[in-house]
Amino acid sequence: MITAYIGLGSNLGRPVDQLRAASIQIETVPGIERLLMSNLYKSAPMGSKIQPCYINAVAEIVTSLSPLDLLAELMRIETALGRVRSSERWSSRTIDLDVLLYGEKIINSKTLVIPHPGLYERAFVLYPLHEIAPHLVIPGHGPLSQLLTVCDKGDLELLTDVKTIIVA
Ligand code: ROI
Repeated sequence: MITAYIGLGSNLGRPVDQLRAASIQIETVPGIERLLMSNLYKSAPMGSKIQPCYINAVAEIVTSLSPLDLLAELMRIETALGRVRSSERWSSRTIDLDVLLYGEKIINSKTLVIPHPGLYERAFVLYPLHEIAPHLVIPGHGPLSQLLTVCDKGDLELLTDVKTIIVA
């Protein structure tokens, strides 16, 4: 069994509901044992100023799935929740599910790069990740707590009025 981390994001429709729905779907995948969700965070869109704000979270899972099988399951859930893939790189999305980390593994294939290439500089990933895994060491990049000290928090806002979704 491997501990892996998934990034969740949404900025279309009802983002909070979509993140909730995604966490429930992830938890019911055969081969995914346990799911721990961070709080939800709101931030301005990175990469494009004219989109709605994003809601983001990170989930810790324990899984027997291979990295590629996990990716396939996440893509299936994205489609089930109504995501339509745009050819535009920075487009809005109803739901975005990324494999951030898969144990200690470093993967650089055409279909999957782990650790996720955007992870190091994105406050909307690092802060929720730190909340649920404060002592994590990112393979190839050192302690997460160290990365946080050089990451610009920007306008990232912890949504304290939204109930934490922790599914044990
Ligand atoms: N910006 C924020 N704040 N959160 C995201 O999840 C997010 N996802 C994206 C891009 C368009 C890079 N910007 C984002 O894919």
